[in-house]
Amino acid sequence: HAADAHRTDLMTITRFVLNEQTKYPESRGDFTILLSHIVLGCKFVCTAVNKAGLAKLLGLAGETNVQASYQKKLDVLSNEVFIKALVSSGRTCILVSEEDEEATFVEPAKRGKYCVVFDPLDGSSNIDCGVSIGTIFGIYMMKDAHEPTLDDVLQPGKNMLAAGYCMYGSSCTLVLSTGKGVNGFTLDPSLGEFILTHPEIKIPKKGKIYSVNEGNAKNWDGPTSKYVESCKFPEDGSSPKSLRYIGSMVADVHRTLLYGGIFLYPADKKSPNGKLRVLYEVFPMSFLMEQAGGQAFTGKERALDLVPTKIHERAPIFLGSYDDVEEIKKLYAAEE
Ligand code: AHM
Ligand code: MG
Repeated sequence: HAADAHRTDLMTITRFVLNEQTKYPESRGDFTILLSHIVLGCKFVCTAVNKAGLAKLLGLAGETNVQASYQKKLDVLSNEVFIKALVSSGRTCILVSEEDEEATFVEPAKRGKYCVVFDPLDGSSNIDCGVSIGTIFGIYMMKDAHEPTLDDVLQPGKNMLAAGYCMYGSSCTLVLSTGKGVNGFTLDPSLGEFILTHPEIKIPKKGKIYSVNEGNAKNWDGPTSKYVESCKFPEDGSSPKSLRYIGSMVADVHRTLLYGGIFLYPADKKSPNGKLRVLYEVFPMSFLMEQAGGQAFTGKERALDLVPTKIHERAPIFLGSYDDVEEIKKLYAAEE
C-alpha cells in the first residue's frame, strides 16, 4: 500500500515508554532518559556486531575476564559502550556487568537513583560464527537517597523495576518489560529507531519445544533427567517435543517467549548451581517470562524470590510456558 510506505505515525520505543511513564504523575522522565541510553548502547553494539566480520574486530582481546573464559574484542567493546552510556545518562548509581569482577559505583556528580545489572554481550561461544547473540539487562531503583552499597543490587528479582534484552540476530530486536506486560521492538536500520512490532507478548500456555544442552545429561539430577526423558518419550500419549538449542540465552529465550516451550540450564554434578548468572541472566529473563504469563523456577523456588548474596552468583533455571514449567516443578516437589 503506497500510504504505508510513508507512514510516520510509528510507535517508537521512546514514545512508547513516555506514554507508559506519563501515567505516573510523579514521573519526571528519569526512567525514559535511562532507557534511551540503554537503547543507544544496543544500537551501537548492533552496528559493531554487524560489522565485526568485516572490520576484523573478532578475535581475542588478550585479556581474560573474571569468568576465566576468553573475552572477545566485541565483549570488551560492548561492555565499554554500556558502561559509558549508563554513566553518562546521569541516572545510575551502581552498575554490575558480567565482564567486570567488581561493581561500578558512579561518581556522585553523575549519580542517579537507578542500579543497572547487565550482560553486555551474551552468547560468547556464538560470536565468531555469526549466530545470534544479545544484551541482557535489569533495572533496580534505590529505595532512598543513601550512600550506595552492594546491598542495593543484591535484591530479589521481584524487586526489579524493569528488565529486557536486545537480540542481535537476523534483525535487531529489543524486548522490554516495565512490569506491565512485555513488548517487543525491532530496529528499523533506515530510521535508526526501534519500532513496536510485538505488542503485549504472551507466551503460549504450553509449548512443543524444549531447549537444553543435552551434552551435560550424564551429570544431571533425577528430576531434570526425568523431565527431558518425558519430552522425548511422553507417557500421556502426546507427541514428543522438538529440541531447539542455540547456546545463546537471548536467542533461546526469545524463541521460547514467542513459540512457547521450556528453556532449561539445570544444575549438574559438575556445576551444582548451573551456569547462568542470577543478577543479569536469570532475573531479567525470569521477570520477562512472568510478565508474559509464563513461569521461572530454580529447582527449589520461584526464580524471582531468590536473594543473591554475590553479584556474580549462579543458579539453575527452568523457564517458559506455564504448563511446561509446572511439570518440572512437580518432579522436584516429588523428590523432597
Ligand atoms: P557466556 O556469558 O559466556 O556467553 O555464557 C552464557 C551462555 C548463555 O547465553 C547460554 O544460555 C549458555 O551460556 C550456553 O551454555 P552451554 O554452552 O554450556 O550450553
Ligand atoms: Mg553471559
